[in-house]
Amino acid sequence: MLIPFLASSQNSKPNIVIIYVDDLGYGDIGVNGAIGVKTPNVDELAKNGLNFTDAHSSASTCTPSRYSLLTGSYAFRNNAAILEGDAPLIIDTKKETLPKMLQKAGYKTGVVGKWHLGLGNGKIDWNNRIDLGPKEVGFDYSFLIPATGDRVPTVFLENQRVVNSNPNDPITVSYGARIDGGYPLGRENPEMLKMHTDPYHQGAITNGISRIGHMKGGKEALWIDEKIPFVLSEKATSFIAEEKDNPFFLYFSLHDIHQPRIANIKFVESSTMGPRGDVIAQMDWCVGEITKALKKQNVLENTLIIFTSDNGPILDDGYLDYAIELLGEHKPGGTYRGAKYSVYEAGTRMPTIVHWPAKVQPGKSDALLSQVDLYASLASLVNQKIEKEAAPDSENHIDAWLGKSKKGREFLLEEAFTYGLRMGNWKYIKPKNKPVPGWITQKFVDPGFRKEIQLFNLDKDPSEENNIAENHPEIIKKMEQKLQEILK
Ligand code: NG6
Ligand code: CA
Repeated sequence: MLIPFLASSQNSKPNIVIIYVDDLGYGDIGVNGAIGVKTPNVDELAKNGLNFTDAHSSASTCTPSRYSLLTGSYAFRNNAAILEGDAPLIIDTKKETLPKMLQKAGYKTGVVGKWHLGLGNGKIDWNNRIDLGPKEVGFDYSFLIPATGDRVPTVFLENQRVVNSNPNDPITVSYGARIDGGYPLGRENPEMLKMHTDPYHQGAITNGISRIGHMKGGKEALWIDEKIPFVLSEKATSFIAEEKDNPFFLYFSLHDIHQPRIANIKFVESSTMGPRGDVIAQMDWCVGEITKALKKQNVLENTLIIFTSDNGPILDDGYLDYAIELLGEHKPGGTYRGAKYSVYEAGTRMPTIVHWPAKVQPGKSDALLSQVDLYASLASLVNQKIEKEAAPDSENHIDAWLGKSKKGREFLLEEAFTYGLRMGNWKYIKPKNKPVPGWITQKFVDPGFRKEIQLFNLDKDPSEENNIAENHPEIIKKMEQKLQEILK
């Protein structure tokens, strides 16, 4: 017997929402063992969805992971690295992207939140429409934090124009020389600061917080950090309300839990871990706003939500918010070794939940998956072929993403300051005979590279403590061959 409701939901394309949290570690959510902060909305998604234990961002920093997510291409192919706030767009607008592919499949596409993929093609004029950005990459609608919360300009862009810009107070940005008449600097006016920082974040002060870079003008356009979660959630839920009758793709890219971690008063002291825990609670609230909006518009049932993060956790990334001191027993990376910037597992092994009531059975999956595969997997889901030269590194694992199969990738690349490669539960780390970059040494993070080969068996040693490279020359040979093939 055909049940009419099921028949229709099987035929109609699901809405797709990627909730992309910034710097959230594997262990930072309740269902994965968080201590000291509660994440009821994320836990609810996990309870009614599929919780992945071995799904990865493609890199252990932001820009490279986002680049791979949207292009299906490894970041090294384009030398994608962390970008400054005035960097040019790094996605080739002639190539197909994930949102362009979904547009062809009839989707309305929107991005709300952190961008950090560059804008324009050289010198950006912040006082007019910026000519290269999300629109040219395939998003019909955009509302952006241009780079990161700790980089100028601290203004929102809606459809590539600064929100509340004023021609009489034009915006100038510099990542080099100081700007005459620009905002005061953290290193000269520490008395103006709400939160102190390391020397790298002592540039322009806006809203009482010093950032990387110099900025002048745009006084009425400056964001208030404490309101960011509300502004972004409102824009995301409006997009859902507006597009509820189309299939839509929303890339909701939260600012939380990146620094500066300045929680709204609603969330201050909602954890026992200080600002870092409070913004985890704030992030969780944003997730709840999205599910509530989907429910309200009656589209939750047929919406595929993918909740995940761009790179591993970091405690001290430059702002003095006592994340280390207040951590307690909480383990941001779960049992995994490493952090943001690291090639060890916690650098890329992300909290990952897939929720689609109409199609996905609740449960857990240990399939080995990479976000670079979402492109080909979603293309398969919506019956789109992948254009020539597009998404060269993306594999179709839609059955694994939807829990119909436990089999994911045979090999998985982890990009960091060196390369990691997974083959089942083997983990190989390419040697690198260079000193750790200076600023990394100040972050209490081990980026994981050594001058000798590292090999771990994650079955027996999930925390990558025992390097067994010497005992397994044949495994190393196979993995090095594969890595060479990928990197050539
Ligand atoms: C680093 C910044 C750090 C953070 C990171 C980007 C310094 C010393 N550190 O270069 O503060 O902004 O870039 O984080 O400048 S990410 O999540 O967007 O990759
Ligand atoms: Ca990040």
